[in-house]
Amino acid sequence: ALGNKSNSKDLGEHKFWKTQPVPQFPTSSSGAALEEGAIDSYKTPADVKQEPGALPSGFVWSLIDIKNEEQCKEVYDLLSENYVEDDEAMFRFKYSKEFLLWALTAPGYYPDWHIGVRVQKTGKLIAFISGIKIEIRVRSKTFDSADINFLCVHKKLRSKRLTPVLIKEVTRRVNLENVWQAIYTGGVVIPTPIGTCRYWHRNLNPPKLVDIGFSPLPRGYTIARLVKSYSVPPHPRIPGFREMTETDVPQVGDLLRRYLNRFDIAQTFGKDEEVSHWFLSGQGKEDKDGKRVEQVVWSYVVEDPTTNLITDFMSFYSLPSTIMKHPKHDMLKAAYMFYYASDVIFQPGGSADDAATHDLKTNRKLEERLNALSNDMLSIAKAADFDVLNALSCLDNNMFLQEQKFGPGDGYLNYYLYNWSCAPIDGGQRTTSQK
Ligand code: NHW
Repeated sequence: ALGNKSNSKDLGEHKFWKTQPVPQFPTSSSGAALEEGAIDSYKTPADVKQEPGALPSGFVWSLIDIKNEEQCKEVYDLLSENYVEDDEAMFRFKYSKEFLLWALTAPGYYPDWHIGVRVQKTGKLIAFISGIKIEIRVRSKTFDSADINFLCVHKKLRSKRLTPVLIKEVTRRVNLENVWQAIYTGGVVIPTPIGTCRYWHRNLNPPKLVDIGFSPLPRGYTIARLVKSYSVPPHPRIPGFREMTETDVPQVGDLLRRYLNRFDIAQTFGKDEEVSHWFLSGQGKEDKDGKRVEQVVWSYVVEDPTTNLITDFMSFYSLPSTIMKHPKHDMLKAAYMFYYASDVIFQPGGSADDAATHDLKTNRKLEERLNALSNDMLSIAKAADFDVLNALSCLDNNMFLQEQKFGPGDGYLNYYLYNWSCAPIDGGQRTTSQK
């Protein structure tokens, strides 16, 4: 499974990371409660260098206009050949051009946080790093942050310390916009994760997943038996379950914000415009020439048939992987569970209940609801021909992963904050092994 299973503490020297405003490991777990907040001293954009840092000779900086089709294709090609692979080099993420456009043009994005490096002579794009601005809340503090992603250096130019140059350049451009924090994730362990999630995988196409070596054929199983055990209902079953539309945005936004408030860290999705972007703009309409655009995000709501109010919302996105060396299959159609929310937790409990009983009942209701919703999403994903639905152990996912027959993967995802010290956050990965 993608996501790099190497989750052991890397005790390398970290020549670069030890110079950065990030907590260094081992983090102090001694006594006094950690003061959460900025690590660096206070600065303003006037303190920031006006010129980009120096690249090795023969290379030049090149801002990427991701809305330009050719430039978007160049990033797409770089990532298709050089982006994240699993440890066994069987699969490599293959983000679509539509995905890149969606992920990099969210409301409030800065075009000059999309940074490329080219070979001076040929113009060939050989490295990329990007940021967008999002607002996040960490426990009780809310602030603007860069969300850094798609860091990639061409395979032929690895281990030449280009990465620190890219990171320093994106930091500079972020700081010039008066933003001083960043959030990012990675399969690698560097100083210092705030939390770690585990990847889980729900098999939707057993013959193919066994054939390509993504899943084993469990002992005592035939393919036919496996197909049966992973079959899903042909259609969603919750009354009022339907595709989300633009008119749902205010209600979904309100529901999602209230829902996410329960977690230690979350994007705030403060504006409806953001809700519309993240859950609808990738919904695969026709472009101006009538061509169908590849669908990136799939969002569904439950509209209560009696009140016409939106009670629930759930989404996933499409992120295929290249299958690197298989005679028959070259593409794994993977969907990834994205955001969701449900109002069952906000409904008043019976007046006779004490607080603990109320919490217990609420949890049980939520568990039931999330299972019904995710089961409907499995029907949608299967009907759309996805081979697998992946999910992390974050949010309330542990309430439905096992019941919906997701299996724990060998990949982990570490979460990082730049210039923000923060007590550890439980990523739900449950350190003990479980079946
Ligand atoms: S994670 C995906 C990262 N991309 C890939 O894995 C693609 C395939 N791999 C590659 O392209 C999502 C290369 O292997 C890369 C490393 C480019 C990864 N994060 O150039 P050198 C993201 O995009 C450190 C952070 O020789 P290389 C998030 C490494 O620890 N640091 O390595 C990105 C070492 O430093 P150290 C990473 O193998 C977040 C140094 O790079 C890293 O040729 C970025 C070695 O450099 C990683 N994934 O190329 C941080 N991988 O101190 C944003 C390696 O240990 C921070 N390194 O010696 C915030 C900035 C904004 C702040 C704003 C206030």
